[in-house]
Amino acid sequence: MFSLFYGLWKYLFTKTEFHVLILGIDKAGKTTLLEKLKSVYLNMESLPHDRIVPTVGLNIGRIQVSNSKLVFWDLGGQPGLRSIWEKYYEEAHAIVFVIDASSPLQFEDAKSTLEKVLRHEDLQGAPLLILANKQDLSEAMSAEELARYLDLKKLDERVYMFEAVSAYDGLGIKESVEWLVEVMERSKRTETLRARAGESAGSVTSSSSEEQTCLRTKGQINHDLLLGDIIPGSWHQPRPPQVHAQPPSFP
Ligand SMILES: Nc1nc2c(ncn2[C@@H]2O[C@H](COP(=O)(O)OP(=O)(O)OP(=O)(O)O)[C@@H](O)[C@H]2O)c(=O)[nH]1
Ligand SMILES: [Mg+2]
Repeated sequence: MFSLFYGLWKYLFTKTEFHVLILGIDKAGKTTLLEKLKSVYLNMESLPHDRIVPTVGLNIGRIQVSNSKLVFWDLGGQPGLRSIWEKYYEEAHAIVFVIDASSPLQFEDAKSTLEKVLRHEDLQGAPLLILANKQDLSEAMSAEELARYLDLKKLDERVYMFEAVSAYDGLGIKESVEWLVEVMERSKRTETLRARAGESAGSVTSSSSEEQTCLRTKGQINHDLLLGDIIPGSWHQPRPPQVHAQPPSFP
């Protein structure tokens, strides 16, 4: 009986925390996007664009959407920094891959980088949101054109979506987050990560989820070295739940 009530209590009062990796090659607009997410969901002023510098470590942003907490990990995309990404794969519930849609010369690099990310076994089954960023620029390619160009038909059984966004004016940001929440809540990968977290709960003693992440990610990341630019967030009041018009199919 106790476990029944405990289960109900947990269901009603425990918020799920999802870890979302923001990846993409350098200058795609990842950190600007993170700033926009915080300004939209936390009612915070974004950093002025000219104060956002290339990321060398990791930026963290937290938002709350209905009953879910989202923790975004924004990593530097310069070629020499991309090898760090995989330290975070195991703990990620979903991937956001940002592409500068106004810069065709970078598409090949973005495509091969994305393909490499998707081949990594630690990201198996992670839902993928590909953002065609910088739509405020007239030369930006639409999400459909970008999808055709990337030709990611070989996306196996992965749940994915392309969305046209602008980290400057906020176009497509809410739709993207709503989609992410919906797919993460229902994905098998979330079940797997939950089960794993349950199993290792006894062995992890740190209190913050970032510390736990540090303890449990492969390769024992030294966060003193990586946390170059932590952007602290705070929770805001939940919004009413919103349902995506077309629920995706799940493997
Ligand atoms: N016009 C326009 N410019 C953008 C947008 N998003 C980002 N930028 C610009 O693109 C450049 C790179 O933005 P960042 O957010 O630093 O890119 P990043 O992907 O975080 O880069 P790294 O940290 O080096 O990986 C900056 O000059 C931004 O102001 C957008 O939606 N529209
Ligand atoms: Mg950055």
